Amino acid sequence: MSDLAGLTEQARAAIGASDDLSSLDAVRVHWLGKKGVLTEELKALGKLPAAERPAAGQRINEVKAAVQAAIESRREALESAAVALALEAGRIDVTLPGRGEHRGTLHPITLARQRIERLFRNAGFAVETGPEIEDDFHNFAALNIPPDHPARAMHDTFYFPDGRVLRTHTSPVQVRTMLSQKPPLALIAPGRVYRWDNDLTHSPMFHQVEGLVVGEDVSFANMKAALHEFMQGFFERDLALRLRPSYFPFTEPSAEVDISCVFCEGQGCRVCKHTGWLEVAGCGMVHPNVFTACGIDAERWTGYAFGFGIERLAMLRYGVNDLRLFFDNDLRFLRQFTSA
Ligand code: 2U9
Repeated sequence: MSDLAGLTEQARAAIGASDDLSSLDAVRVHWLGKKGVLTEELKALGKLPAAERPAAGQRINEVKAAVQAAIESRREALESAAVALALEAGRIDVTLPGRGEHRGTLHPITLARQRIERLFRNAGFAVETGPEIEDDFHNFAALNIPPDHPARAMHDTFYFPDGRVLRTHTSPVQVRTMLSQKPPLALIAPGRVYRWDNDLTHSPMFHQVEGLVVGEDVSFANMKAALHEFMQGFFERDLALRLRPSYFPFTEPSAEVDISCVFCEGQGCRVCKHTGWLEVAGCGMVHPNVFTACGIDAERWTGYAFGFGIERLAMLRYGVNDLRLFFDNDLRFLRQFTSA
């Protein structure tokens, strides 16, 4: 029989020298495997005299158990060292500043719309919205635009096969509000509108804000004052405002709204084409036919309405000289807008 104490020492030395799990496994196979050193010792028991076998067998098994335990504890040590190493390698300093942290900004049209909504809310107007796909009644008929009316061609409408339309203005929102609420009313309707139009100053989709005020003594003068207040608030300066006669099917009388040029203060420049004035909106007194179509007594109630394009107002306030910049989504342009 071999020197078991010596073998134990050799096994312990080999286990201690294993510095990873695969070399440790090789050591295990060498000592405890099917043809391992200690397995062979057990096989050799038969060659001993019968009287010595039990004691020798017990001794070998003790050594086997000790080697097994040493391997197990070495395995645990190597495994936890590997985990500690992985943890150290993957360590994250949560106090470091983030990389590539880009704060987005709201689109300039959104900023302008929010600014417009705030000014009107402060003046007591509600903000109403409605569907962008409309039927003929809400987009045209109720607004005193019958089927053969030339204003339908003027609006360059996008039609669906079933006769519905992409709304050409936000006016259907006011129609819906009058049908569902009782006067007095004061509201604005901001939103997307669509017209078959695409050139330097027109986009097939743009944003409008329309307003409607209905009451028992609402006057043309009230309308002019409200628009003047709004324009001064929007541009944050004293401005002159004038009305020029115009025509819309849904208002009578109707007017175009001009403000004194915000670039030259009325002196005359390229932007105002040397007139000193900028056309910024349309307006008028609600046509009695519109009240009637919307279930409101046109003998008792009067009202004014107005409409303007958000893109146009945003271009003037922010000094943007090309409408298309709003739709190109060039971040070099969009990032410049951090507040309204
Ligand atoms: C109802 C009754 C009346 C809305 C109005 C205008 C005048 C107007 C244009 C300005 C430039 C639209 O963006 S634009 O192309 N709008 O001139 N809009 S009065 O009148 C209404 C609306 C709804 C029930």
